[in-house]
Amino acid sequence: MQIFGDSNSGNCLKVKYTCDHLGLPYRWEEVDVASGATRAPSFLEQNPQGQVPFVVLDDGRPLAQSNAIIWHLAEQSPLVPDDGYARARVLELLFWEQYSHEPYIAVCRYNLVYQGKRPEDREPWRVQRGERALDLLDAMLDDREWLVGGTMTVADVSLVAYTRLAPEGGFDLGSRPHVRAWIGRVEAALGLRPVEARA
Ligand SMILES: N[C@@H](CCC(=O)N[C@@H](CS)C(=O)NCC(=O)O)C(=O)O
Repeated sequence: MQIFGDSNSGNCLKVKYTCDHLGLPYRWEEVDVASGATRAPSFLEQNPQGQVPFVVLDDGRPLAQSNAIIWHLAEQSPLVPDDGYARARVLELLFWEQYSHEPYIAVCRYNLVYQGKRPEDREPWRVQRGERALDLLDAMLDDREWLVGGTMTVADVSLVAYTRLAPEGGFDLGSRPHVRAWIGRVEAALGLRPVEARA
């Protein structure tokens, strides 16, 4: 399988985390979003959506959209539950991540890290929705170790990708103890270095 991804993107890292955890072999093709590589005709020919992550499976079939990709790759593994209701709960969180979490947390991180903006220059409405998403996540995790059921699922993998990077977007996790503990659990399960410990 080929994974087209930008190593700085949480959406792309979700796919890497899933493959590494499940021991799925892949070739990582670095696509530098900042340099406009997703707009290159050769890339658009493969993925008209013009975004990463994007994968080409071993049999040549393409697949885009991070959460669709990790769902497909993790089917038949413990990362995707068997029970119908539990599967729907995981999907609920994957949709929530893309509509109510990532657009706020990831974009604020982009503003600070890649556009060099100051925290006070972030869009207030976006910051407010990001804060709300983190509060909601903290409440979801106050009596449980994993988001759905008793083990890690792709909902945890998907949501941890940008949540662990939220401080880079100017969000404080200090007041969200359940989120912090959960990040530690998911990082340990995925074999990731704690984000605070990175150089
Ligand atoms: N909903 C998409 C979002 C993907 C996305 O926003 N990718 C960004 C990098 S994080 C990208 O490729 N941006 C380039 C562009 O839109 O031109 C997913 O979950 O895969």
